[in-house]
Amino acid sequence: MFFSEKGDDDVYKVLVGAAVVAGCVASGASAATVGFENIAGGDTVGDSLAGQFSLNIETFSLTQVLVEVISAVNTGANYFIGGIYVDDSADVLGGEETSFSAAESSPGNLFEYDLKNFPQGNSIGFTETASYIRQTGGGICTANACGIQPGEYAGFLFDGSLDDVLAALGDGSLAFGLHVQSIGDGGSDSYVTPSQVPVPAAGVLLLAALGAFGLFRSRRV
Ligand SMILES: [Ca+2]
Repeated sequence: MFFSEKGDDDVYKVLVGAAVVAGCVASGASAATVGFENIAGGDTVGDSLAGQFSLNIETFSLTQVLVEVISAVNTGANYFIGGIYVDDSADVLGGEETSFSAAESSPGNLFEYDLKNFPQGNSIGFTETASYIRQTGGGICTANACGIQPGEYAGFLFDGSLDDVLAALGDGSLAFGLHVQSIGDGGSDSYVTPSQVPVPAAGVLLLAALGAFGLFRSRRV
């Protein structure tokens, strides 16, 4: 048996696992996480919070991509994401006006399409093509609770593909912005996805996995 010796099985499983993961990335049935960064030259009250926010982007169906806006757990903090802004200059997203999905969001979060100016957006040349504003009622939440509190997320289903979305984020022709309110003593601040998002190349991962496997095999000879 090729992998009969004790210990070899574990190594083999790890390598096969890596290859399977890489294969999923290559087929498009995967997900990516994108962080946010501070916008210089404006509000500074929330600069240290930039690392709390992220997007999880994944294939939802053959025609839809799910973008989850996530606020990491931060015990005792009262801030909330009240506005989510999109600059889709690449036009890789469709169905923006109906993309908020309560089913793909933390219970009680409620956003509505409403095209507004992104606070601090002017300083980075942000062109709003869609935006979503926290609502103040609707029978499922009240006031600030309708926004995304720490430990919560909100999901948006766009027409489009994961590959196109990641490519556009990668070259800066697609960007997301967040406006966070109630920071500390009622302050607010804005964040944006990096202008150049490093997207892991599926082919590189696959080659790395296969390369590791080949290395292992060569040592067995
Ligand atoms: Ca700031």
